Parts: sequence; structure tokens; C-alpha cells
Amino acid sequence: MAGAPVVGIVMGSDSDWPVMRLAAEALGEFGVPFEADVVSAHRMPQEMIAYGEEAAGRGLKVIIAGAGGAAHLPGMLASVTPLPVIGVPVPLKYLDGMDSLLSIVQMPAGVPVATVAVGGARNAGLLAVRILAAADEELRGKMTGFQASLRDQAHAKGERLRA
Ligand code: RP5
Repeated sequence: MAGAPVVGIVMGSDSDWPVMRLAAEALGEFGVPFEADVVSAHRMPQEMIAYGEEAAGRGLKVIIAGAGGAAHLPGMLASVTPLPVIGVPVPLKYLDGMDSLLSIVQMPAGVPVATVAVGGARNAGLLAVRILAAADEELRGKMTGFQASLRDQAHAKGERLRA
């Protein structure tokens, strides 16, 4: 993707990538430059704090953070950056991703993480686009067009049922 990254996609392990790549795909569809990396809250805590502290200064505008299990990554990043953080609960083998969801969604007052559904990385990407589009008319136009395509698809499904 051309241009300096404005969205940082981070995850606790490369095993999260099959889920998190959906966020990357969504950003790619809108031409939003992004970076992707493994930044583990538990296995590399110093690097995680540095990533959060340096993100805004490097030009990032939004962070999308995905993790599974004891998923502290989104919350800890939100505690050290003023940027909006979108959390993606990654489902693991046990507990159907409920552990990841609860670990990410219950943030204390004052430290928000915009948490999407379990495995909802595509929506995380789309939410990042909307956040950027608030101050970017061209991107807002693309989002409006995307929403129109969703509406057309829904209409077409109804037409097929009625036929
Ligand atoms: C979490 O532990 C990661 O986000 C991942 O979802 C999970 C398992 O990691 P691996 O053991 O596959 O590296 O921190």
C-alpha cells in the first residue's frame, strides 16, 4: 500500500494473522496505508509499551490490536497512546473466544477500547476507515459508496426471495 502507514495492525502472535488479515484486507479495499506486526503483551512487554508510546509520533492515526486468550494487548496499548484503539478478540481453541472478548471489552473508565465481535477483524478495519474518514472527505465518499453497495446487495437478496 502506497504512502506512510496511518493504521497499525498489531497482534499477539502470528497465529492471529488468519483472523487479523481481514482487517488488512478491508483497509486495502479503501486504499488506506497500514503496517502489520506481532507485538505480544506478555512475551515482549517492553516492545509493546514502546510501540504504543511511539505510534502517534510515527504518524499512525488508529491502532487495531488483536489477541486471544488473556488478551491484554489492546487495553495496554490504549493506556499508553492517545490514539483510538480498536480491539479484536481472537478466538482460540477453548472457550469460543469468550476469554478474549471479556479480556478486551471490560476496560476501566477513562481508557476506552472500541471492541468488535469475536473474530470481527473486518469490522475493525472498516471502523478504522470511518474514523479516518471523519476528517477525510474523499475517504468518506468511498465509505458512502461502500454502504450503498451493501444496501444494493440486501435489496437483491430480497428480490431473489420474492421471485
Ligand atoms: C495470544 O496468545 C496471542 O494473541 C494468540 O492469540 C495466543 C496464542 O499465541 P501462540 O501460542 O499461537 O503464539 O497472546
